[in-house]
Amino acid sequence: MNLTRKLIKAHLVSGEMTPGEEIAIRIDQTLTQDSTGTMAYLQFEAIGTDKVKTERSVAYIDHNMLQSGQLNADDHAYIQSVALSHGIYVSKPGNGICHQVHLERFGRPGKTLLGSDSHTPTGGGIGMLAIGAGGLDVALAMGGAPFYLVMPRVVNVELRGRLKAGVTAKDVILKVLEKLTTSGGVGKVMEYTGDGVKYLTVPERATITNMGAELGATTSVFPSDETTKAFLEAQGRGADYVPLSADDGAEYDEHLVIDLDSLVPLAACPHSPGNVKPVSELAGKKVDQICVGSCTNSSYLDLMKVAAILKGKRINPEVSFTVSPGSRQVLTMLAKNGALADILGAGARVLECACGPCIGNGQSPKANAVSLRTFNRNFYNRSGTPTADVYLVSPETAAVSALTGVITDPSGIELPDIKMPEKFLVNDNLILRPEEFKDVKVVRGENIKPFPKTHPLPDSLSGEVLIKLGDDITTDHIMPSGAALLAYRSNIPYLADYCLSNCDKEFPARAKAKHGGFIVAGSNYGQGSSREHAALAPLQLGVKAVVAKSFARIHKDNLMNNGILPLVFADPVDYDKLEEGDTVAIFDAPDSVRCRKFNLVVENKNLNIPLRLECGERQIKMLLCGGSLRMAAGGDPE
Ligand code: MIC
Ligand code: SF4
Repeated sequence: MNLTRKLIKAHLVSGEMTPGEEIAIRIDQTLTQDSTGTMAYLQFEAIGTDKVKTERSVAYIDHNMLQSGQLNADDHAYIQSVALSHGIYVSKPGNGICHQVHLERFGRPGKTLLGSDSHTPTGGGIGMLAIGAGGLDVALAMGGAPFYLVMPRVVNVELRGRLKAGVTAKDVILKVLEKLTTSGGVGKVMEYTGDGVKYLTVPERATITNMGAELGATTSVFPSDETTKAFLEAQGRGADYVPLSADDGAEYDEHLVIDLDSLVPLAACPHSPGNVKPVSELAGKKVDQICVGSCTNSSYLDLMKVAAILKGKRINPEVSFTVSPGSRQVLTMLAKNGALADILGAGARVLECACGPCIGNGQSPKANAVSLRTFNRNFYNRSGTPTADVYLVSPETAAVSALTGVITDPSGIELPDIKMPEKFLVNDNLILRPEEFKDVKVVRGENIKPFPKTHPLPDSLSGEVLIKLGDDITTDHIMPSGAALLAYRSNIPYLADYCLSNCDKEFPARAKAKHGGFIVAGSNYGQGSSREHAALAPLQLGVKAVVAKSFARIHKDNLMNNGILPLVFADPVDYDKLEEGDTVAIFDAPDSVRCRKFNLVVENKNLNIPLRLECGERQIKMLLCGGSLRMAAGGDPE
């Protein structure tokens, strides 16, 4: 058996482990972060569970850090109080990015982790089955419910050989993205094996599993081995180690070989993590901004390499260079060993240990800028500057380019031998343990508005095609983030006014004027984030169904959880027949849901378009009763 199937089998609650079938698994740990957390905890409160039912649940505050006005601080206070009063640990602002801190302090090989953030698979770097989901699914898991998912196909990604100098874990995952594209992982788990695994440290493995999210994969996983053991021991958590790997001769559904020795430094070009080119082809392009950080590349090891490259040198005066350490542990260790002084000495701007520029929360580059980032996403306008070109690269490429001021290939670079520490500096005083807090009163700021209500599915749905979109529409298109909007993550009516504004500024007003309607899209609709807001904002605007060529996993679940139908064209060529402004209707909607087949009547064109609903029996019930919360509350499916 392969490792993925072993992990699933050990947690299986219901269903057959046949790829494509719906299964349910027990969840051992959950994580939330603040930008999806407020909604998740409102939903958790609505479920009415007194104390969390998982082995460990942690609420991180790492995304909405800018306290410009009271809104974010109010949300932080809500999250802290609601978490502590329900037996959930809190990682306070300043402690670091959820995925980095979870790996350091809480993750355990062999356990399942469900997180309200799409990069939760970072935990696969230590052999966890770690999956990103919408806040509602995480809320339900905190209440003890299993997590439902489609049994994935398992891809064996065999790593052969060893990386050359200047080539990194980031280049490994960029290579996988180049081969498979941003939808190539949908319905799959990427399981890494091969002789190359032993040369990769835990942070390197975590870079790879983290960015597996960009493949659309359910998750990615590495074995838990001596390297994992040494990492956990260095974190003072040796007792959490268990060895885990695939059996010899294990079977897989697919096989991909990556020759580490033949890899070269790579970059993802604007505006997709799948638009990969060798750095050598981009070399010489003038750079305006470079940002090191994010949950992909902000570990101790990453920043030590950056410090070694910058030591004693001057960052090109034309470049704005920022560093956001992944955690306070990382920052403290760099401060103690002098590497921070090397980074500062070269002219870097050191930001707080948080997501920061990765979610467009500050450091938007100037107009038409070229920005090199060690992050995982370069979706259109995610940086907050629509005209900027963002390239995703490794910390090594970022640091050498910072010195030259142009994109520079770090191949062959000689670095001092930077070892994983034998002991990490452990200081958990920004982690609040619920047992230490009695009688906590939940503080609800004025910005927290109720989430939109869903209703049982009506007999028929009708309205206009409100917008027609192309392929690969990201959640950053559907529900933009950034400093200006993040503070409103608990205020859906406010956010709804920006829904799809990255595609068409008039969309929210049009949707309101028409009292809702339909969205038509191409393939891979909703790739990217787990933000439920990308379903809740359309719900608020009265969107009844999204008709697309295909969907990304988490977003599709979010739509169904909130009672919006995600329908696919039975024949993708029918996409061409629909236009904005068409008047469409679905009659016998409940029966159509039950048989998963729909007829979209295009009234103004006298056309019928066959559509399909790809989902399991449980989701059928959920859609009939109007979403996941209504079903959890015992809503009558009929
Ligand atoms: C992201 O990287 O897009 C985010 C911001 O972390 C999101 C969560 C969110 O939108 O709050 C994610 O990855 O799920
Ligand atoms: Fe934060 Fe960026 Fe990671 Fe999302 S991808 S969790 S915004 S650092």
